[in-house]
Amino acid sequence: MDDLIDLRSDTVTRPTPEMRRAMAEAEVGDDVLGDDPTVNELQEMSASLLGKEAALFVPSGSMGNQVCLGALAPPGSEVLCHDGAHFLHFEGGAAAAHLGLMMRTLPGHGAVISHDQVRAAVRPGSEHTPRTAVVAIENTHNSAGGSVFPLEEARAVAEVCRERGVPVHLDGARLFNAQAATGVPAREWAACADSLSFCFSKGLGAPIGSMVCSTAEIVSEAHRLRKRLGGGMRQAGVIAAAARVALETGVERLVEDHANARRLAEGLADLHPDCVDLAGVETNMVYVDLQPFSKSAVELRDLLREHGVLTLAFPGATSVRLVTHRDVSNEDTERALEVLKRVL
Ligand code: TLP
Repeated sequence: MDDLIDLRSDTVTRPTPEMRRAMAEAEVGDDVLGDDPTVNELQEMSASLLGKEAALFVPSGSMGNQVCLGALAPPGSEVLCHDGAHFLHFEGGAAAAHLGLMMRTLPGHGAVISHDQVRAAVRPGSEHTPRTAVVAIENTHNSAGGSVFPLEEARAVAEVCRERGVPVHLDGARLFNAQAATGVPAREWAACADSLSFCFSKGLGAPIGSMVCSTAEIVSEAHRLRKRLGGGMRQAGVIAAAARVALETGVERLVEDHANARRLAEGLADLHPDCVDLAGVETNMVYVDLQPFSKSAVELRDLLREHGVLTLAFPGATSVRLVTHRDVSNEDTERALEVLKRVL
């Protein structure tokens, strides 16, 4: 695998030697009983970094979203979300299957669902209708090309939600990419949300783990749900140790991934100006429209693989997503671009 350039996702990074050392040396205890010191420290560190009262370490971003939505919304209530929300499309229908929640989608504009859209959609409350129990936003937004939810609009959404008494959940799987792209500290977006989850296992480069941050009360309910979903982990300090290294060493580095994604996007735009939306490439993702090249995503994936470049392709798709990360160097980016140009 080592000479392959893997652009499938930023989840593919392997733990660094520093992470592996930290894992080997981690002090551990039984985290289900609350006594893993490495997990406890990471939770405290994360809560304080994001300006929240409490935090809970969970195995994945999907579980982070599920325990937050479940803590905020009773079964039969409704979640207002972007029509490209990750938990809507890529979490196996978990919110319906496990939590009995209804999803009501709003058409997204880039990463954004606007405060006007939210104001118009929150239900006034009647015994006939589901209760709007959560408004969910995503930053950066995966299916919107890794774009940033602008802080001013997030504040406006939060304000409408406060007025209407509806909590906000932030899927911040890649929240630190938003920080790296704008210079706005992650905690500013966190302040717009009642609950959030962020991932150590995306651009930050850890092998496993996500963090939920919120009030002590919501985190305590999330904790109960984590147990219910089977996410209670025992000597989880082994993975929390790597997550800590990721948080301490991975944030500053994200700008390099963004520069590499831009390099790919600009190179592809030279090849055909309609195949990428350059303005939409704000972080570490490039969505390439293959229609100008009359190729399907599956065809391109197979061609690229022959030249040592990996991409994800959904059957029938006419675009591919290229994702840069810690294990894609500047040289790899140049090589991937050469290959892309050749096969396209
Ligand atoms: N996204 C993965 C795939 O599931 C698509 C990826 O490769 O991008 N929120 C967002 C915004 C995400 O992009 C993801 C993962 C998750 C949540 C879920 O995280 P995990 O995979 O840890 O459950």
